[in-house]
This record gives sequence, C-alpha cells and structure tokens, in this order.
Amino acid sequence: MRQPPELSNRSRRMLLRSGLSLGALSMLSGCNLADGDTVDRVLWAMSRFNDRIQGLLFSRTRLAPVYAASQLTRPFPFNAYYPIDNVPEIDLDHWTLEVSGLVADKTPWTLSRLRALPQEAQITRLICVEGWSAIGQWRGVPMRTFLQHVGADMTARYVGFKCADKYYSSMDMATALHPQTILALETGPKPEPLPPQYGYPLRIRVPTKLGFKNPKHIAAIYVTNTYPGGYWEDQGYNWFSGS
Ligand SMILES: Nc1nc2c(c(=O)[nH]1)N[C@H]1C(S)=C(S)[C@@H](COP(=O)(O)O)O[C@H]1N2
Ligand SMILES: [Mo]
Repeated sequence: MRQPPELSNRSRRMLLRSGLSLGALSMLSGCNLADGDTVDRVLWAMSRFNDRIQGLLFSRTRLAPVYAASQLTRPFPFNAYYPIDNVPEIDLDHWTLEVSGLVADKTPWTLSRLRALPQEAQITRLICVEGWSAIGQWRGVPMRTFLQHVGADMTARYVGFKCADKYYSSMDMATALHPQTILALETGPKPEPLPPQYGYPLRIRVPTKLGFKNPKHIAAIYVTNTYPGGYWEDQGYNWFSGS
C-alpha cells in the first residue's frame, strides 16, 4: 500500500461507503450529503455495526481453506505502507515481546521462550485488499496457546498489536482464539525464521482475515475491552474484515 498514510476526508468516506450494502447507502439519502461530518459519523457507525454482525456470524470452528505445498506462491509478495527498502531494522539480540492489559503475567517474552511453546504450521492464502492473494506457509505458536500462557482474560473483547514500524492492528477475542490464528515465527516451503520483509521476528498470521489484519514485526500484544482500531482500520477499512 503505497498511498500516503493520510487519506483525504473524501477518499476516507469512499472507502467506508464501499464497505456498505446498497440498502445501507439508501438509508443515507435522508442525510444532507453536503454535511460531510454527519455522513462520516453515520458511515463509521454503520461500519462498527457491521463489525458486530460479522462477529456474531463468525464461527470459532470453521477453518479457512488450506493448500498443498505444491501450491505455494513463489516468490511470496511483500506488502507494507512503505517500500521494501524501508523494512524496519530490528536488533534480534535485544528483542522482547511486551505483554500488557488484561493478562495475569506481563513478563516480556524472549524469542527462545516463544520457540519453546508448542508450534503449528499452516499453508493458507493471504488476501490483500489491493487485489492480490498468495499462498504461503507459516509456523508458530497458536495465539490461543500464548493467551493461555500469559493468563489472558479470555472474556475480554479485543487483542491489540503494536509493531516495530508505525503499524498497529487488533482483532476480536473469538478470532484470537481461532485454531488457525498464530504468532508466526517461521515461513517458507521448509519453515525458516521470518525474513525481514515478512515481519521478523514475529508476525500475526490469521487466515480468516484480510492481509492488513496480519501485522508484522510485532513488538507488543495487549488484551483490552477498549476498541483499539488499527492503522488502516482507522482510515476507513472495515475493522472486522473477515476473508
Ligand atoms: N508492521 C506491518 N504489518 C503489516 C503491514 C505493514 O505495513 N506493517 N501491511 C499489512 C498488509 S496491507 C498486508 S497485505 C500484509 C502483507 O504481508 P506480506 O509482506 O507477508 O505479503 O502485511 C500486513 N501487515
Ligand atoms: Mo494488504
């Protein structure tokens, strides 16, 4: 995504509008369309309402499609809000994962402690809103396992992520506990530590959601009941964004 991070109010509205059904749009016809702020507020409220419905329809047991090793996309595409030359440099020797919010144990995690947890591998499709998709393999700790280890309040509403770049995102607890939602440490046909551009040393892999909800270079995870939003979500992309 190479657009400048600040979208104009107009393109922000267009983005929100594109996530609404025709029926929802026709309800807007009573609004004074010249009053951008009102339209904006109504569209944001509808998008959050859509989030709730998508959350209710989400099945904790229904799996995203999985693929064979022969179907892996090579080379796997890179995408971020900056070009590949600007991928953050991270000092792996001093790296830790911060944990905060509604969890019993806030001790930061080292890579070796994460590697010692049970790992799962998946071959799934990453779907980007920009109009491409690619099949990749990722391996890492199921988010559910991690949340159990830190004593997370599983009744909380959201899990939020802060990244080493300016990116951030969040997901509903049901998605965080879904069996295919993993803290990925490895990728590739023969899983190896994440290369820099794919989010080393740690990224979220959540095949039940669109690409932008798969934050890379995770620096902090927090559990909260306060809506955390996200980098693209706060600019108008629908927050739930199931794939
Ligand atoms: N930290 C960070 N994570 C990010 C992004 C980003 O810009 N920064 N872009 C997102 C988007 S829009 C997509 S499609 C995927 C792309 O992942 P890939 O580079 O492995 O293809 O990363 C997501 N995670
Ligand atoms: Mo994306």
